[in-house]
Amino acid sequence: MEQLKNKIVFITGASAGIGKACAEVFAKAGAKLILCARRVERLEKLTAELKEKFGTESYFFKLDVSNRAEVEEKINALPGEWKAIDILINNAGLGKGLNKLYEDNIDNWEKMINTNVKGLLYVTRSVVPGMVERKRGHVINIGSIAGHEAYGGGSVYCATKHSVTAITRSLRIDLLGTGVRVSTVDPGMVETEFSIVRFDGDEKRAKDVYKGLEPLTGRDVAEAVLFCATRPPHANINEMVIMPSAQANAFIAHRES
Ligand code: NDP
Ligand code: 8X3
Repeated sequence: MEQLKNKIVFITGASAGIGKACAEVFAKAGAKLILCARRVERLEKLTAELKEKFGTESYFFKLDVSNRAEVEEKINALPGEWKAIDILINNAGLGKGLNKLYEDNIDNWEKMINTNVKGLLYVTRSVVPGMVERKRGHVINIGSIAGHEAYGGGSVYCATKHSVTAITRSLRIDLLGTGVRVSTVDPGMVETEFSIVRFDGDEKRAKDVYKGLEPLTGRDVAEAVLFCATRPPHANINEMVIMPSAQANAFIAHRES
């Protein structure tokens, strides 16, 4: 992992799940971390843990990626030694509800679109110009199997993740020849806080999502992200779909009772 030593890796949504696991995996590989999320107290704790365990240097700050002004202001205000971001991991995101479109709460749609699509765009727009200037960089988006398939009750979540697929593909074309690579890592079921958030804190319903099968962990996904980030400069992973072995696609999973 020599190539990640002292590289600056910016992870959005680093306070839980896949983002937190990315922080751990990249810290172990010797990277320096910029971490953001809304629950800043968790970032403070994670920063201290990674310092203790790996000697990692981190810079963390509170950020709601869906707040355009805040994204622009806080990324512009990064201290000089943290400005030259090498890798951006656009991970912050959420599902809200699993309801038929015609019965759904429209506030859920606003949250998902504002975070998963607009938030990802705001952060990318703030970070990528510097990468282009420096002629190097890598944007790694966390998409989903929901960016490849569409399931009932998930119209808006699936739409946001199809958007991530489209943004990834277009941005790759926009950046061709600049030295900046673009990848997306698209997981199936990962047991994180995702389902607890989706079902508004209903832990039983969240647990049932993974009942009878072994889901992915945040670490499984983080290791896939690390693989993308450590390809030699002439190679790029465009899209990586990673699933639990017990899950064939968005609809079909093998569950032991
Ligand atoms: P978690 O709920 O465990 O983590 C989500 C992270 O996103 C948290 O750190 C949260 O931080 C952050 N976040 C949410 N909204 C915002 C916001 N407005 N501004 C900044 N940070 C925000 O879920 P996962 O780790 O599972 O989810 C990470 C990504 O992976 C998401 O994009 C999700 O769509 C995707 N994904 C998840 C799958 C799964 O099965 N779990 C499968 C496929 C994709 P905080 O609340 O502190 O702001
Ligand atoms: C989140 C997992 O299965 O709802 O992306 O698409 S799923």
